[in-house]
Amino acid sequence: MKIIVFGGDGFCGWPTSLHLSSKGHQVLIIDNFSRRKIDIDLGTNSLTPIQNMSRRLETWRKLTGNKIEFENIDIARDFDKLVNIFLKFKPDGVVHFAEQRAAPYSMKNSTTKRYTVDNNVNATNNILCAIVECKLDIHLVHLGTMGVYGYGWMDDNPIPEGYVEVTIDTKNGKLKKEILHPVNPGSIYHMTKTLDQLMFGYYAKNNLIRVTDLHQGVVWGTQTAETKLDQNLINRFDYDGDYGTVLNRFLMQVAINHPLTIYGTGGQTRAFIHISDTVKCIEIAINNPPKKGDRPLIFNQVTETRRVSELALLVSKKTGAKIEYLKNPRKEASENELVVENKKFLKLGLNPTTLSEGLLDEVTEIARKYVDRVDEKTILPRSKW
Ligand code: NAD
Ligand code: USQ
Repeated sequence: MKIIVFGGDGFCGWPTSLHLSSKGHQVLIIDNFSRRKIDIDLGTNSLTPIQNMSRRLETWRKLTGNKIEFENIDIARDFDKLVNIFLKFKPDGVVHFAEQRAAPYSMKNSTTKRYTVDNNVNATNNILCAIVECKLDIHLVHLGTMGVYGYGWMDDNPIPEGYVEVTIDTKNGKLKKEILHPVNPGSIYHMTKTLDQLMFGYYAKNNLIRVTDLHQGVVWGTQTAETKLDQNLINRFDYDGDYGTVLNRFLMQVAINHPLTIYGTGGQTRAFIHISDTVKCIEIAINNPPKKGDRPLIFNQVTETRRVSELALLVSKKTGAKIEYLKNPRKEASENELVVENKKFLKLGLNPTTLSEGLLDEVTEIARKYVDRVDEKTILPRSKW
């Protein structure tokens, strides 16, 4: 298939592009390097030394003979260029990772709030609108988030995959309907993902666009089978207080003898997935599109749920790391249960990679290898809401 990966320079997009290319798909990456620019603004950097796009692609071509194309376009602004690329490349599918994805960054100040909304909402709308404009039957696979649901609201009932059945009392008796699961975003970033969902519903209904929305949990790990092949293919590893996600931060903290930073009580339960499963899920989603005219197909892209304190204990028991409880910089429930349904991916063949000592070792080894690149000033949370 011909596939465009929007945001293909990022943490999930780069290994996905390599994975799809390794499976014989013709891949075109589109990215505007905004993420690399934000690192410069924040005075931080990927823990791993990621190479520039030319070197990445040249290394992949030399290793595998596969050519991945690249275009530097801001998809939130350059609508005409986007349409022209669709008309020229004629993709069968597009994978949309190209959004500002850090909740803390989105909550820093009104500039970052507005940037996150402008960028994410326009990027999604432009892709949908360009699909309509070019009159091609392109399947859109989008990376959404578990945070659209708000991490559980029905005790230990599993969060379903996108839609809930409701019964409404009407004057003619009870009416049963399936509706989009109610949204409950905890940050401006998460809010943009709830707006994305509305746009998907609209374009699927009015323009018969085929959309798959993947509600992904927190991604951990760094390398995949393909990024391990050469040092020049190494994936991004964010560790700073804005972009670093919890488990990878803990593993980096082990490497530099920093106490593990639990925010609040650590009673927050979140869903997790390893990066090597992310790339497999995308492949499965591409191979199993909804039909034209279907409502958006929603998968919960998670393999397990864990409490933050449980993760810290696991890492501490294994490594002897100390734990530090910080005042929670975020407005979020101090404790929650979270049970998530993920039957759809399992049924389609996903064999989950769950947290294991071996995998933790692998990430800690990467963190140890690049320990000199850590800037300790960026570790503590700098965004509070
Ligand atoms: P990332 O920031 O590493 O990658 C996003 C990429 O998109 C970057 O390379 C950035 O330069 C590019 N981009 C952003 N706006 C763009 C624009 N307007 N035009 C062109 N390129 C643009 O993020 P990631 O961790 O790879 O996440 C990818 C997607 O997956 C995001 O949409 C995120 O919401 C979702 N997601 C990520 C996680 C996670 O834990 N990392 C979990 C759930 C969902
Ligand atoms: N946390 C700590 N200590 C830390 C960092 C985080 O206790 O050092 C806590 C946070 O308070 C939060 C939880 O860990 O309760 C998860 O935080 P996170 O930064 O790992 O993840 P989050 O902000 O939820 O965002 C990440 C990605 C985002 C994606 C989301 C999936 O950055 O793109 O959408 O995970 S989910 O959380 O399932 O909505």
